[in-house]
Amino acid sequence: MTLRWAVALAGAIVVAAVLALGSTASGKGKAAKVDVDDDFFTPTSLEVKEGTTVKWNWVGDDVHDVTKGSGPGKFFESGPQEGSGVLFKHEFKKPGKYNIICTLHEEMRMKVKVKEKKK
Ligand SMILES: [Cu+2]
Repeated sequence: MTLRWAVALAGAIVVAAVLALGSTASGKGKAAKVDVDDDFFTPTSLEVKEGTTVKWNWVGDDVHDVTKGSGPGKFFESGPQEGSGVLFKHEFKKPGKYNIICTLHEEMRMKVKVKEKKK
């Protein structure tokens, strides 16, 4: 191995290490999953840290929506979506208690508790 190759290889290793550290430090990539079934959410309550993205995954056949019933921050909704394979994501940026509902089925509801991230 020439010295030039050794230097290039060492450089590549440093870049890879920095990239790996960067992805952890940003706090991104945290996710939680919820199934949207006919007619219920699984789980019905969820506890996550602020900054977590919750992914609702349609697994039933009917039309459902994911709508913010109450909680801090801005309103969000998926709108009516039909069939399995539909995915709706929301990042919970503010700590607090959220009620999530399907406006089409009164009994379809769930809670998301968002805990403050320790600084
Ligand atoms: Cu529904």
